[in-house]
Amino acid sequence: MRFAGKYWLAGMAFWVGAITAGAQPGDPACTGGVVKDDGSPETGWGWIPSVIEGQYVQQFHSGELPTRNLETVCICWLRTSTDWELDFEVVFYRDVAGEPASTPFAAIPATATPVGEGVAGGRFFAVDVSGVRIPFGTFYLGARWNASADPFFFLCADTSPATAPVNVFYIDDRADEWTSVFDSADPIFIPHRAIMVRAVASERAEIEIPTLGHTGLWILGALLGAAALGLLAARRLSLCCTTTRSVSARCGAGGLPNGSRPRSGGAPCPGAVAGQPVDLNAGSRAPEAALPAPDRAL
Ligand SMILES: [Ca+2]
Repeated sequence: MRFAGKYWLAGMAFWVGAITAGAQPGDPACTGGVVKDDGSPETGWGWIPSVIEGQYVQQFHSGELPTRNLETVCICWLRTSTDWELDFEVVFYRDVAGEPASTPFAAIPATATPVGEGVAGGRFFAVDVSGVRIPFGTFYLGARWNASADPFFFLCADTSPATAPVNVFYIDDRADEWTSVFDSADPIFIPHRAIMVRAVASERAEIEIPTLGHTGLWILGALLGAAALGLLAARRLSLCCTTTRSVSARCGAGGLPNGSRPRSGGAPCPGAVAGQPVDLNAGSRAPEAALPAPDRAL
């Protein structure tokens, strides 16, 4: 079914390309960031109206951006329909073996309106994507939209020979894998250079918070567990050794809780007798002298 989309795309691309070219970027927010196009579309890539989820994504690299915290993505749209409002999503994919992953790591819904008609009407729309943090290395950024709900919208494409070629992948809901425009047999992609998608990242320096990783977390957990057990044992021993009545029933020989075994070499609590109250001062305090008999003198 992908062939149907591509053949239709070829026809539309030719027709759209016949319209006067030369649209300007338009939105001042889209003049910075990572720019891979020359700012003027010569055609546009779209999908047949039966496609529910069509996507085009362009290759980027984290090293092209000042930080990994994105702020804005700009996407240029044009149309050949009477409807000028397009609902779409800005999508971000990690790289897996040289191509986009199967699912995006971020998808930001947006609406472009009013989308201009024909190539001359192509203009950028800025989308706030603050909060999206890109991975290190190669990643992919582009758009997906429902061509059955919003037909005859096109993502602006730059085919100017002076533009350095950038890898772009496409897929629709009936395909099970991405296709690179460089590997595509479709002749419409022969003049391809770039799709008009730009990324702007925060200029503020990042503060990297070190993490322990799985091994570090395991070691930390084991140490915390051992420390907790040690504190619990010390508290039990302390209760037995400092209470003379209320806790005495829980204390056994050696001042340890009943049912527990004293550790090897451990000294019992002073004065501890199995099943009997424990007096911390026993043994260190002289026995009290017998009280004198009450004075019975009248
Ligand atoms: Ca161009």
